[in-house]
Amino acid sequence: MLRRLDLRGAPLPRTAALRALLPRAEQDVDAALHQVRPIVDAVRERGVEAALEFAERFERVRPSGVRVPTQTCHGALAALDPAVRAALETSIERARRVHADQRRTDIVTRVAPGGTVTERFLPVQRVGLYAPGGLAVYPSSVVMNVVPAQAAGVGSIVLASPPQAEHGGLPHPTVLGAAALLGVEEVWAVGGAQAVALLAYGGTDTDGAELDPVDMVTGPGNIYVTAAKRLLRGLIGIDAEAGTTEIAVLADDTADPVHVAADLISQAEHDPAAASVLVTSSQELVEAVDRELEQRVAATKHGERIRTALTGPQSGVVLVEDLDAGLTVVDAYAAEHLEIQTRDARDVALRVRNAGAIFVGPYAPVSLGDYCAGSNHVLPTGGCARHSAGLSVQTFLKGVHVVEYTEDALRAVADDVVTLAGAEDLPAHGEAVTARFAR
Ligand code: HSO
Ligand code: ZN
Repeated sequence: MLRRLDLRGAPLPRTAALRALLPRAEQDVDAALHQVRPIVDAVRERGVEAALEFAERFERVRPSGVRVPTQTCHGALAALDPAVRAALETSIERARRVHADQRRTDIVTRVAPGGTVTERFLPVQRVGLYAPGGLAVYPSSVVMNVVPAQAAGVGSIVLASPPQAEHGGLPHPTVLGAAALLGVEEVWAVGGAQAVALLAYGGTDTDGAELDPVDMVTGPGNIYVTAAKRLLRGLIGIDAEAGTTEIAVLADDTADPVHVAADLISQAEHDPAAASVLVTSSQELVEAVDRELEQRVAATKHGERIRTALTGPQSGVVLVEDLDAGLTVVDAYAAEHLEIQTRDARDVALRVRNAGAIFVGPYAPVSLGDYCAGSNHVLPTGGCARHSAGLSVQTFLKGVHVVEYTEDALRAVADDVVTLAGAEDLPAHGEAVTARFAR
């Protein structure tokens, strides 16, 4: 089922060339920019009125207002299936434990006698978290966005999610229930590019209530949401761009083909454009996984969508000479999720440099991480794991340097400041120091 790329028998190409060979989906965000710009402009100029017009056009429903009443969220929580509620509680509890450990304390560095620099970590004040609707209704993503923001100490959180015609112009009830469970009191029924724009610019709701702009927007969304984030970045902070889900599995002949096949299928279930990549030196494993995929895809609920994803150009098997070559390949690929299904999996995992999250050994499937591992599932896709990390407490913190020098400490370094100011032909910079000692 998976197409094969055989890189055995010759030295691997250098990183950029190797990356170009590997299967990968192209998401052309630039192409969406020209569609999104007028939406962003309209919301900047006409606020809620424009956002509701776009809801009518794209979501085929016009909510009476943007703000979802708090009682509606509490009602949705009360109506939640008790098993779903209990599982969400497990997910939240584990994620809270992991993210609480990511909190940072001030770092004080004594640079010289009487001179200190303290780095204080201050939370972003107001954050908008986007939860997509439509095909993808992910209360788990509400958890993964809200938990790190709350752990960072973000004082004001607003959750935005598209209004749904079949739910009377409200966001999906499980999204509302999850928000209530997490203690998020402010929820807006607005989706797509217009949601990002309204979060960034703020507005006045239909009942006259002010919708305050946010400082930052995070959370996954479709290509229009991503394009809007790209347009508004600068006015607001954003997280890494989230494209379609990816899984790479680095496996050797000890891997269980059932595990490998089931895990490749699990992420392919998200989207016909999702990417599933197996990297291995074992031809026998490839044959066994392929057989297993055929059986499982035929038997699972979303087989059609999964088959499209697995047979697409973004998915495939990469056959490599040995484990070292496999590691080179997975580093070049920089998967959102990387599973290590090899002997000594822990040691192998320690050698990986580029991945959004790494799942080690036979009992850490990606779907554990999607829901209940405690790790975050908002992760860099499309190779962004080469330079970016997934969502964490750090995403919502700003390190601020606080500089404190005594008179003697400043005097001791004054000549160096004056010299550097002179070298840059900025003598007034130096004079700001000498003025303090002239009298
Ligand atoms: N695997 C997705 C997250 C998710 N899975 C949500 C199920 N629900 C992207 O990391
Ligand atoms: Zn998933």
